[in-house]
Amino acid sequence: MAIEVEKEELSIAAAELSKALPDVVVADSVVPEAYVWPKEELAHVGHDEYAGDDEIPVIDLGGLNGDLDETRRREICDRIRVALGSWGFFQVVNHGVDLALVERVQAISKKFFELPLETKELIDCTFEEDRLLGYGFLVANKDRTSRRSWSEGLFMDSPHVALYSSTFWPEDHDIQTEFSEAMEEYIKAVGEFAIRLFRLILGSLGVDYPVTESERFLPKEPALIRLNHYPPCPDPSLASGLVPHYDGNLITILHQGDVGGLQVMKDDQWHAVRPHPGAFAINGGNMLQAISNNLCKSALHRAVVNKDEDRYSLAYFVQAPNSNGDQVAPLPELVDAEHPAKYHPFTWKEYIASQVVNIASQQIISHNALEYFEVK
Ligand SMILES: O=C(O)CCC(=O)C(=O)O
Repeated sequence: MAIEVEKEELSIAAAELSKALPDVVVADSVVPEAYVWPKEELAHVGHDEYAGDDEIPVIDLGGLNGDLDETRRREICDRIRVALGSWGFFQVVNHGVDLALVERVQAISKKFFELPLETKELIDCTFEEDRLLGYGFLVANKDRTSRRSWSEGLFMDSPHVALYSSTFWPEDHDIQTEFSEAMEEYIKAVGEFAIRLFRLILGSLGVDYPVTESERFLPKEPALIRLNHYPPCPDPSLASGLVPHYDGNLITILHQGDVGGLQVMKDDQWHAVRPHPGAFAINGGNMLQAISNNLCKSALHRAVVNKDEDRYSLAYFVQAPNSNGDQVAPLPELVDAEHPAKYHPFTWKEYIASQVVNIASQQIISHNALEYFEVK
């Protein structure tokens, strides 16, 4: 299955995806028309309307960095399997990433979003090597005049961190260093955690490769992070912080701070994800759904806004498995006569191209581009 898209078309798509949001940043008492969502598409659930008895599982990874005994490891893997199979999401605590570092990154991210809009817009969103980089935000469809997201974001990978910090603070070396060091340390620490996490996910699928084998699946290029800012909104029941979407990548590791807003679709209902101090919310993206032959679900999710508080989140995206031209396909261990492959082999480039096809055909971004590769 080949979906070919020229580089130029990708750039056009990036422009479609990347409109910055001046009205949100300066909005006062009304929600501008372009941000008002049709009632039937919004299904409003408040940012802190937690279900109590039906919430995404919180898994304690304590001991993971030390000698985790086999029984404990199995327990954790079992919980991960159930969570990814039913929710596509779980939260982790005691993950081993230094919480002081997470705080530093949250603080410097806040400083970035406080910059004037013209400064933030010095780095416009573009596609570089199949990745979206820069300042802007996702829109729900090609028609940018409606259904905008009530938020702003900065997409970055490690090779761009220093360039971005010197562009945003050209005169101030201290803050440049503060930004670059915090981001680089965060990308490294969360990247190391991602390897441990991915081995647990493979273990949860009953595929226990040796370390080097399992690392073979992880992308060779740097991970992508996105800093998100959701300003308070005069009427959260009319607007959407981040449009409902599926993540295309392998795994996302999200820190949502202490203000709730992340919501996950399960059984046709939106469920608010309760912030836990220091926790990461983990979700499997479309690539994980494909290599797990649908044992892990890639769930539709969104962010909602609130009336009173700014909300900041940090999303770390482990990109595609073997995405350097190699093919993505259900793991051979998970395919047999009773469980035939649910996807044709495809490349990350083809997947990105299928997303562009979605956008070009005016499909809202919440359409799942993985469908193009299903075995019918
Ligand atoms: O801010 C959040 O809670 C959600 C962020 C998210 O889904 C994303 O960045 O893809």
